[in-house]
Amino acid sequence: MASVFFSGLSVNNEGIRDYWIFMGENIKKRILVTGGSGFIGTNFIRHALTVRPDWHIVNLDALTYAGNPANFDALKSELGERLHFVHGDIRDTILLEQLFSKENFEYVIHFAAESHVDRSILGPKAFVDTNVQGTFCLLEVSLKSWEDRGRPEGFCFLHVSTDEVYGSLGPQGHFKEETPYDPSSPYSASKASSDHFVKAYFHTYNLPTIITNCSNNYGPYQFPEKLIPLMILNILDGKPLPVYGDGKNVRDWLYVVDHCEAIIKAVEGGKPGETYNIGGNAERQNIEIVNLLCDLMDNRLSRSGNGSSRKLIQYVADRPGHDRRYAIDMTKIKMELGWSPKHCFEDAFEITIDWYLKNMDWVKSIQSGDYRKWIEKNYQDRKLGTSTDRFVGEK
Ligand code: NAD
Ligand code: TDX
Repeated sequence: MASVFFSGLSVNNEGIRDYWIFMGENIKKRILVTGGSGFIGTNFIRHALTVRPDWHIVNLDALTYAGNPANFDALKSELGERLHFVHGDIRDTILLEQLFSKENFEYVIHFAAESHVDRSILGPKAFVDTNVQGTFCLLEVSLKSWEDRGRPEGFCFLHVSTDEVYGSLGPQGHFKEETPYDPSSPYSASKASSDHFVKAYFHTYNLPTIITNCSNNYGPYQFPEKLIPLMILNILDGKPLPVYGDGKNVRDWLYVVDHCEAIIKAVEGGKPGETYNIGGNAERQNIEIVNLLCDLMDNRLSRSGNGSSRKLIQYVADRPGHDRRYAIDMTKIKMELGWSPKHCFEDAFEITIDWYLKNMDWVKSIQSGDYRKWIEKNYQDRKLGTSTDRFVGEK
């Protein structure tokens, strides 16, 4: 007869939902994903539960403006017991301790963060709170749980970080894992700080950690404050397309599903204490991205000539401290873990556009009053070059 067991936890603190876990014998690995209701976390959970039928995931997410629990609504009946949502903050150590003691997680995959550079310029405190303090709390509780369990082999704390910690490149060169840290924005400074804490917990306490530093992701479920979804939706609405500075800043675009596969490779096969850089092999200037979006959208919307979307492009005041170029050397992850991106940029870019056009209900559900306020705050004064005024009333 199939062995079945239950584990239950009822957390009644304000804002934290009760939940109950039922697990069958086919579930072998218990994984804590933080920030699983955001862009990459959503894609990761959907992908991982498809390719790893023995994974059971607890998604801990505070549901900030960037988190959307409805991302899993359509999968609820299909996933059943394999995905559980906990509404909570990574800084809530009591909640973390309760979760760890009930679940004995084998992997912690840490996505939760404040992730938008422009927001970090206008309100940096939240970035220190979540990215630095939050990562610290998660490390502390992970370490305690790992030690209490007798330091089991196979445990891994995977910290999802960014290529922005390395700073800005000139026209040549690529970021390697050994490239010295040189963050420019409050966002990248907070991610760099969290990376250092993760490294320190490996070196000082031997906690098995892995850091992945990836380039700009694109794909479904990205919050439309970031370049690609923002531009798609502005083109659709015939609104101006704000290109910062001269539009020649370069990013290396990584399709989110390729990133998710790299994370699975790293958590399952990576060496504790190591860092792996993850890139998309698709360096493009911002203006190239915007022009391509205009052309592909024009095909879909039957726009041409004077009505072409390129006419919506407006060069606006630059982002302060704007890094010029990012590019990833991904030799290490390719050679050691056998990963390289499977999707070609042109195909994945079109898949992405079509996803937004087919999921307008999702788009509308997140274009709330707060979203409109953000757009106003970030863009209203850009032409006058005063967009660095900080949020009034920031804590
Ligand atoms: P996102 O902003 O879309 O999602 C972040 C998620 O974290 C949201 O669901 C939010 O509710 C949650 N969250 C925020 N603060 C929290 C807290 N205190 N406690 C619990 N949950 C909290 O971010 P994303 O684009 O999905 O990025 C995920 C991770 O990947 C981040 O760590 C980011 O730094 C990193 N990263 C992103 C990119 C990219 O291109 N998007 C590139 C490199 C690295
Ligand atoms: O309106 C815009 N106009 C514009 O020209 C916006 C929103 C952006 N840009 C430029 C700035 C960047 O050079 O486009 C480029 C991409 O901008 P974002 O989408 O804001 O991404 P970026 O700042 O590069 O950071 C992203 O990749 C690295 C993620 O937001 C980070 O979380 C990740 O670490």
